Amino acid sequence: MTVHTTLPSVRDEALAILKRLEVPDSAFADKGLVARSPITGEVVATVRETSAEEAKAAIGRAAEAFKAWRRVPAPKRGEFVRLLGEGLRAAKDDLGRLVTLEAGKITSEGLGEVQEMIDICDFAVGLSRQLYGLTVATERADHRMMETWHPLGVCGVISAFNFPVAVWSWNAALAFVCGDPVVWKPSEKTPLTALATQAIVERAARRYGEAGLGPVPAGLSEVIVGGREIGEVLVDDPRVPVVSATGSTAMGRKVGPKLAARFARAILELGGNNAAIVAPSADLDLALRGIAFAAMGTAGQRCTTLRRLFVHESVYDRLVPRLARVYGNVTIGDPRAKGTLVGPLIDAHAFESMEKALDEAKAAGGKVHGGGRVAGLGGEGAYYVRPALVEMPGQTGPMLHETFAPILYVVRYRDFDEAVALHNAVGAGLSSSIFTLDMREAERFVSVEGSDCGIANVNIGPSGAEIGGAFGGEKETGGGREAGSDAWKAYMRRATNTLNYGTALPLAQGVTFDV
Ligand code: UN1
Repeated sequence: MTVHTTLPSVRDEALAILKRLEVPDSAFADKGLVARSPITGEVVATVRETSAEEAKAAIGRAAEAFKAWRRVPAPKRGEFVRLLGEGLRAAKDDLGRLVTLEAGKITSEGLGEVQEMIDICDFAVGLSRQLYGLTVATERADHRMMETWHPLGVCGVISAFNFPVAVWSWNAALAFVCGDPVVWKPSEKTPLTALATQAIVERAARRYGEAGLGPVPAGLSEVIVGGREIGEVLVDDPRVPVVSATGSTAMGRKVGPKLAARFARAILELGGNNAAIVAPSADLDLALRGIAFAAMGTAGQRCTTLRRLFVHESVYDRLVPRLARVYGNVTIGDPRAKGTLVGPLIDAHAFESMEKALDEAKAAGGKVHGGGRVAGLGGEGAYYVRPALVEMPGQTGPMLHETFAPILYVVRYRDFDEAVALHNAVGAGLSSSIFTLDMREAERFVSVEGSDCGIANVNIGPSGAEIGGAFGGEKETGGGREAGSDAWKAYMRRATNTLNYGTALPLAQGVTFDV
């Protein structure tokens, strides 16, 4: 089912939001980065690009800010993030709507993205009083050994279009409480939401000053706008000891070695080729809903999107035809319209990749349900597609790599071990799930011999992670972890301190050295 609606002009709405959120006019120019909306393909604004010189100056300001910010007690830094969270709460409707307008996410997902930002701010505020180090038992008398966590320095963040603001916040909220300034290079496809977020950060900084907590140093939060060249400035600058980069595995292959060459830390969150297993005992109604959201939600443009499905042969015929019907009935359309579940792809390139993958799938013997562009929606420059469900004869062809579009490949399996082996037989290792009521299978799936991913779920799909857990994956996903649990440690440096409060000088390991 598709919906055709006439809603207010995307451009007018976006410009009104940018004004309300106090994005300065100086952010725009006659020439620069053209911000388009995937809803209609229309140009919303032209954003001034940051030159390499300006990017270096921004890093310089951040490096200066570090000297002051690292000395502010962590709970006070947390107070700044608390104000940021309040600002985001107040701006939730506007910023969520702007995510919809700029990235094409449906309304509830645009709002959900801002909720994720609020949640990570709350988490970081609590964390600001919990940056704990250990006290370690020492082998020497009259000694104490402990570890101290210190701020690390400027944190670079490179984010992707599909989570244009939440991914920044997972990094930035932690970095700020950890004592690190942030220089952010948003996706060139979504500069507007980044500018709006920066305006909210600046307001929180002003409120922090007005509350008498002292100034938030200029340069604590910087945004640099542009393409790959600008990201490279961030990656190459020795004043940036940690870079968190979200995007394709191809991008990570370039960024990772550059950071390694200068011994900087990399937090890489790259591609996913996420799978789910539907076992004989699965609750099929629940599995159906979980699969539909994970595979079609966000028009298949999450790095946690479900892309491969292994269904046990005993339930295949009860599940897959139902799933094909759900695919046939899903509401595709303007993401602002009530009832829409699948909005547009981000651009023509995404559409072409989807077409190519579906051609390859057919050539590999796949039976395709759905797929193809929906005519008459959004205009020429907008790409609305029918999500595709592809029954594959085996795990071959395009199924082995990530295509950032709503394609779900389905394969039959016979035995659990075979399903797990197929599950793990791809390059990426981000997210995974199993639908089963058999506790042995569930436990084996999350055990060391089960899923090899950073996220392994039971009876929920692979997408839609909460911020409380560490987010990220293994293998070609890059190994980085962001958001909850102890991901904060990547933004700090650990010092081990041994203190001698005695008069003797016992050496470790019983070494004697008498002078
Ligand atoms: C991403 O697609 O870049 O688990 C991240 C999820 C979201 C994050 C996705 N919380 O789907």
